[in-house]
Amino acid sequence: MARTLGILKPDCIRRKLMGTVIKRLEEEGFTIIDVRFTQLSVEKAERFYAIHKERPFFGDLIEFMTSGPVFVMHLEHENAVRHLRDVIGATDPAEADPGTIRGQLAESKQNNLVHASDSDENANIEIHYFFQ
Ligand code: FUP
Repeated sequence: MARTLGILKPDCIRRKLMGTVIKRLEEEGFTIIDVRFTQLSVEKAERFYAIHKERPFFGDLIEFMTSGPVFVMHLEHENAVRHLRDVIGATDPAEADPGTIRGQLAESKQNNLVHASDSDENANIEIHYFFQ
């Protein structure tokens, strides 16, 4: 079994979609290993998204990710990284498959409800970033 990291972003909590998204993840076969409900500091969000720091949307992204609590999930499934990326869909909900979480529910490229690690290497880094 492989592991990955998922984050329900502040829009997901504000829109009361946590239950809907978690139910979908459970239906897709994910096992929840650990969770943390937390507020990201600007510093923690900037380190998490450091790869994007030169991008024009970085400031807005950090403001958004620190605008309210997030729900961080350590998840397990066969091919967990690939499976979670497939279930959440493309970054931009307009481009996401309509059957995916973002395709069904997300509002915009920024307010796209869920983060998912994009490689096994990053999953490992991100899991250790939030869980001991
Ligand atoms: P993803 O892996 O699908 O979450 O997407 P990226 O790693 O490319 O981007 C990380 C986050 O930056 C996205 F979830 C939302 C934000 N973003 C924007 O706000 N605008 C963009 O044009 C691209 C990404």
